[in-house]
Amino acid sequence: MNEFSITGTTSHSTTIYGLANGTIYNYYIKCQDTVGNFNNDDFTITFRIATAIINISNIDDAYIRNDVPDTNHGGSSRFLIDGAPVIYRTLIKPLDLGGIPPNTTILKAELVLTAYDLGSPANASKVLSTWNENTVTWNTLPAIESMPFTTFRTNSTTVIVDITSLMQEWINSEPIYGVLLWSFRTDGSDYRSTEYSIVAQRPKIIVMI
Ligand SMILES: [Ca+2]
Ligand SMILES: [Ca+2]
Repeated sequence: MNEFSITGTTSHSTTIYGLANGTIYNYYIKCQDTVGNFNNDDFTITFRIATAIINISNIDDAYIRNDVPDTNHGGSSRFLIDGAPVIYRTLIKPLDLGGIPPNTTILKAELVLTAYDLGSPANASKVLSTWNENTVTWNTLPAIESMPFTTFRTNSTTVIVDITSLMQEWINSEPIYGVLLWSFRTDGSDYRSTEYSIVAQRPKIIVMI
């Protein structure tokens, strides 16, 4: 049995040692207040320790804009997300899955972006048909799933989009068409693309398995 090392009003924590990669753990929590009330049922916390963290950097990205609807911007060193007055949307997809075997269980997958102009929260939607970084335009936008699968904050230099469920689909052999990043708000955000000179600031996908 472990006792909480930090406890108090409603926040309790303790560090657990000696855990092994790839192992699932179940912990059962019991608490008691200062007058002796305690929970009769164990509260269960289940988690698994990741076996590996894979970095995917082989990525295509291209933004599109509605005021020049036939122009391709896939070779730009930046991409943008904005809702008005000009609408900027960005397509982004991995070109490989970092060698992760098919049907591997994904614990977490994050698309990590470097922003140089911060903005309002934005949406990520699943792309449903193929597109080419060097040709895609506003007028040739691929099919997009109607509801975004997540909303993410763009108010810090490192912007993280949780793509865990989508990565699991790709690992399970669904076609990889990537995501569309978009916003209907007026405070847009601007990012370094995969063409940017500083490699560390290019988009990447970090996968925990
Ligand atoms: Ca690009
Ligand atoms: Ca902004």
